[in-house]
Amino acid sequence: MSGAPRLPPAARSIVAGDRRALARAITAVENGDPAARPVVRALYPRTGHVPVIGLTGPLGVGKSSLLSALIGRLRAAGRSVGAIAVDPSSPFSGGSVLGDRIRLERRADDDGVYFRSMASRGEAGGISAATREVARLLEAAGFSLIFVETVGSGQVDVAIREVATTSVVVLVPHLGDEVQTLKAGLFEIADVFDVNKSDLPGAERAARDLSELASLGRSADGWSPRIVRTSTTAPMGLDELWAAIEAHERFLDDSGARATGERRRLAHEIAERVRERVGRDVVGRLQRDRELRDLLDRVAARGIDPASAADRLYRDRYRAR
Ligand SMILES: Nc1nc2c(ncn2[C@@H]2O[C@H](COP(=O)(O)OP(=O)(O)OP(=O)(O)O)[C@@H](O)[C@H]2O)c(=O)[nH]1
Ligand SMILES: [Mg+2]
Repeated sequence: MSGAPRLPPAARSIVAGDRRALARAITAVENGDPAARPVVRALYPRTGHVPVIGLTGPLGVGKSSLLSALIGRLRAAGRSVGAIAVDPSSPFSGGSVLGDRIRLERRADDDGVYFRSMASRGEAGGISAATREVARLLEAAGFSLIFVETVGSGQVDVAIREVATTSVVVLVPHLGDEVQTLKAGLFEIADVFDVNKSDLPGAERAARDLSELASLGRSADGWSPRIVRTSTTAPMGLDELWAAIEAHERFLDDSGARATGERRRLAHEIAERVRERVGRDVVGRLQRDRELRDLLDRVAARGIDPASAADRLYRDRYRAR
């Protein structure tokens, strides 16, 4: 017997490089299937060591094209890469485009790239927890680096910080007003800004504007966001983009921010799971539980507002018992 605890067969297959076992486990995680639990649990101690690079940004800015270009380079350098596209469910999203591109570009026998798209299930808000579990499965399967592409709108945008060790926010020249409205959120999450499509006019200006905004921005952890310009069509700037990502990963190690960030993400992940369960529980109880049905009746009759009802319910049912 070795010192390591025995793995369930499915987990052993994943570690041994069985791609079908990996795909099955990912599907189970994505569907919230309890069958995934023992596998994920058994593999967890082996994970947490590889960079998870998030790419987020508005629709169509070139996130998938960038990923594809970066993956090509990393493969050439011998790195094995897993990639997850989140929220490809929208017909306008390029999640499937990324898959197609990678499939097109990889050699048929290349086991060093694995692409998976994940639908973000509307109900859950559990997307970052599920994405993290999928990233762990990829890590356990031996991938040395993981990319996550999310379409940057609202929630998904911010969630990338709860998933990635380095977050790249991709923009394009002439976002103008859009940047103004996006910027509050984006500056909190970006470790690297990339002005892609820099073959188009206005890129220099956009990068300068971003530098100005970034200089006012976050540095709680001592990192100032890097700003790079790329074009996947020219192509240009891809080495600089990768260098900026690597610089941030090095910073995480040198400053100790990696451990702090991981604790923050884990806390978020646990909270997300608790929130999901409590949320389901509350909805159930509001229909089943006599006392809570009465409370809901009073809210419906405008006798008490929803926020006050929530306060009361939380105080009575969930606070330190
Ligand atoms: N001019 C120019 N076009 C680009 C560049 N990079 C990507 N594109 C084009 O922009 C379009 C969108 O590219 P994608 O890579 O699918 O963008 P995306 O951000 O992944 O899109 P979504 O996932 O749908 O949000 C495609 O038509 C690309 O060919 C670039 O550097 N310059
Ligand atoms: Mg895309």
